[in-house]
Amino acid sequence: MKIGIVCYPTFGGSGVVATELGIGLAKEGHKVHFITYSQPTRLDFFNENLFYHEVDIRSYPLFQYPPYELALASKMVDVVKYEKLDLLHVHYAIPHASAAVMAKQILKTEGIEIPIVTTLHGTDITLVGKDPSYEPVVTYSINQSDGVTAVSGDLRKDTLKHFNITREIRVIPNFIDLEKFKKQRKDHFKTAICPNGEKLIVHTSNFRKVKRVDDVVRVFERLVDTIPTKLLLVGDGPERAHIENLCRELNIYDDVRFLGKLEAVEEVLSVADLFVMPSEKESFGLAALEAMACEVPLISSNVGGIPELNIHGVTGFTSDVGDVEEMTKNALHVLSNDNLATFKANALARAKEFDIAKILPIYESFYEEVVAAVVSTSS
Ligand code: GMT
Repeated sequence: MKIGIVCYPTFGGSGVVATELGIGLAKEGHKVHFITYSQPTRLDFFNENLFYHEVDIRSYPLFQYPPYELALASKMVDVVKYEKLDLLHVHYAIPHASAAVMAKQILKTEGIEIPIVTTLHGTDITLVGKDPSYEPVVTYSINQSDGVTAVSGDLRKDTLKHFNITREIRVIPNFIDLEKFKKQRKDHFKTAICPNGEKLIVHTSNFRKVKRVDDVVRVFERLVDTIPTKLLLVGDGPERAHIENLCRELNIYDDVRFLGKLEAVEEVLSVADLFVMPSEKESFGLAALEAMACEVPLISSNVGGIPELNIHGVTGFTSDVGDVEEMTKNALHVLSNDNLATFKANALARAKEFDIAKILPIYESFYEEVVAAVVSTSS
């Protein structure tokens, strides 16, 4: 099949999922055309089945805000027409789904029927999408897509609750390339960070308020008081300066390392003992799945799609948002020498259920279903 993939090409989870999906499809022999405003971060190698089309965004003194959505829709029209695509798969509703719907309508006037699949990732629904400034367009573009998927059952439920949806939403969970995340211990790194055999706690995120990195620090403050531990904070974003100050105020700065944005996050995860994800909202929690694939158990909040991944009492524990006391108690339980090996093994076993080898065929058969339905209604 010839598939166009539209996504955010940056570090965000939706862009990572879209890029890994495209790479996986290309390995299966599909021709995959990425349509984005810059080269997706993980698309840094040559494969004969992978293509990249950059969206040209022209500015003009009249435009206070250059109309990216129009440039994207025009590029989609071009690529569908000249590369003879069979399907467009857009990741993150805003503005990708509405641009795809516009491209679909333009192509229809030229006698071309292009099926559109929209994947909802989370904040496009739970934070930004349901804001009145976007809601009507998001609702329309979901309803006008030929196939819609959500990355968790909870996101599907949330979408149906907050939008007037007239079509089916299929749940296809996020996935991981287990081969890539296979434990590749960097023991020298562990020794450098934890010279006295301390336990290593890790958090990775984009340091936005919704991630509640404060809670990670507050859990760590309590842990370090009880057992020897170190904390690694990976990623960067608007809350970082505040978190650094908080660590100084709490007098734990020397036990915390800020690593910034990392490409090979698996190298850090491979030596971690516990991952903390206390988010206020999280449709899936791809970062947590990456940790589990490296045999790292989880302490998390119980919101959104997280409990569909982190099985309470098995792969770690889930708690109410902000309950740092309970999170600390659970963290101590997981980290105890009697329990840690079992939780680690359980985390890896759960991650295996989300291996790309299991999820990719689900996308492929969904594409076939959507294309067949569009062909049958248009003929
Ligand atoms: O919030 C983020 O971390 C970024 C955002 C994105 O679209 O890049 O993440 C959302 O999509 C990820 C991939 O499907 C999910 O794993 C994240 O849980 C989701 N974030 C939220 O729901 C807050």
